[in-house]
Amino acid sequence: MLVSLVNTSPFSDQKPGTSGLRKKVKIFQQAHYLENFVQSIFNTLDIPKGAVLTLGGDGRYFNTQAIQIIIKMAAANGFAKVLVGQGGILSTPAASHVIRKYQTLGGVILSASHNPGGPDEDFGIKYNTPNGGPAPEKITEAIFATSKIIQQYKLQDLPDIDLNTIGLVQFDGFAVEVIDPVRDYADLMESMFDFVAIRHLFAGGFSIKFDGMHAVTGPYAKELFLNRLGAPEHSLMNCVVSETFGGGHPDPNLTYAEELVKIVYGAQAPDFAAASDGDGDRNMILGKGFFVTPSDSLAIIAANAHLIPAYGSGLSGVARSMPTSGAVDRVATKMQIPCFETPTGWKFFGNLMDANKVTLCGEESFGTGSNHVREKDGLWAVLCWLNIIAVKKQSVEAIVKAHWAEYGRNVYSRHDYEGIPTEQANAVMAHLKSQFSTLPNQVFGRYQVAQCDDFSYEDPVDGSLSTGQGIRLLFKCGSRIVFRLSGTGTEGATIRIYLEAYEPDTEQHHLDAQVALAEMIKIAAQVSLLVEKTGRTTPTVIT
Ligand code: G16
Repeated sequence: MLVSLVNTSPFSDQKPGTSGLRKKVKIFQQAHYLENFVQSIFNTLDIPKGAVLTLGGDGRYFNTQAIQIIIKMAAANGFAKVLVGQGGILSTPAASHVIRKYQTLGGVILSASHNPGGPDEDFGIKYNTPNGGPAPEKITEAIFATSKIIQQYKLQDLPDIDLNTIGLVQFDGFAVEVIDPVRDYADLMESMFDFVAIRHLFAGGFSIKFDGMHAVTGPYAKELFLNRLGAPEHSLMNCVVSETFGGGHPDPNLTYAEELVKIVYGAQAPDFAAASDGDGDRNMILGKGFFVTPSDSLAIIAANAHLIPAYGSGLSGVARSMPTSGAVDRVATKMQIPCFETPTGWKFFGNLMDANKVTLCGEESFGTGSNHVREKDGLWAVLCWLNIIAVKKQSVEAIVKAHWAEYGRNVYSRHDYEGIPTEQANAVMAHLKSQFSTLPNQVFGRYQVAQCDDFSYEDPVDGSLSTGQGIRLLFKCGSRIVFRLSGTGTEGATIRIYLEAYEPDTEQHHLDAQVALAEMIKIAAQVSLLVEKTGRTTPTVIT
């Protein structure tokens, strides 16, 4: 079959961010844009004879068109086979599992995660390595460098594949297998959790509400919660995949999962509620009128992991991203296991998991996961909670409050300022950096600054160094404020301010985080001059 070499010119803006390349759909639709980036990925790989590629996405607008192009390019670049999810669907954790289970030469995942979808919204693409995890920086840097010089790409003359029919389509020296996107993943979950205990929990009338946010987890949630665990159908909402995510913003937080949050704080509140994002790797956990911060969720899963069959023999260690609260550190100390602090981005956990240094890891950005795959995993986190509740027979709120009583509470909140003009956002960060030497020892009310710096990380496995990972204002009492620019936005810049204060006194644990952190919020404004430099007086999202 004919392999065309299409001559083109390089694109200089194809720098992968925290989680791959994310741009507006219209940018990806420009002539040769998608092809340039995919060819840059393939050019950085050594593709041996017989190599298989995993391919799938979160079902957003442009997903299937991109898949048809990538299949033709994979054929022309020497792959023997592509495994693609039916309908072009694979959640990010399910793709990671497929890569690992079938030992493919990594995978291409099409998603802009929690960003909205549609003709005027976002699209994204990333390459995951054969361990199932996001490509580390040295690979994304090599892809970026290639994308700036590439002159041509290869495309094989093949017909479009019927992505809706499961089965093998064979060509001369190349094949495409359309696979059930759900089955392997659901089997993995069933092998890890106590499904009998969770089934009993549901049969006893324990009610749940899972919000798929019109995104990729819908079919996975149906199989797990309805078919395998026997929950009633009304336990699911927004579980039909839509190209535009129903016009919503599939980001499971208190702002964007507003419909679910209303239910949870209303008269008909279920015992447990959860939501997942566009590509199924993020999660939000809620109880009756109660929100669990992702940082607390990680700590509580770690403290109770022994109740889950997959972790019955203990944890080798835990890890969290730098801006995530230190709640899990306290659990690790008590369990006498190592706790690693990494930069933001799931890719930093991969090395630690491959070297068996950590079993569980998580981030404040609604990501929690373990070494069962190499991505964060929304439904896995939901199953962790259900398994823990099924054994402990306590409400979500009771479990969280008992945890705080035992370990103290790391009161935590994140304030996001979205869509800020890039120069203004850079000015805020520059102003903060200019105070690295003057802030230490300054006193703000009851808080005295101990240290102010830009976080850097040396990977304990391969020694690689990552710098400029977020500005930390560390106080002598252990409280912290962190300032970071988001690496996943597609419009202007997003400044994230992470606030954390440790509260050992149980009498204070009932306080709303915004109230408990009021003084820290003022200090953040004072040292950053955010209002003065951006004109913004309130955050876009508070979690
Ligand atoms: C991605 C990464 C996460 C990271 C998040 C940070 O999440 O996979 O590991 O925590 O970005 O986002 P930001 O840079 O905007 O703070 P996702 O779910 O978008 O793939």
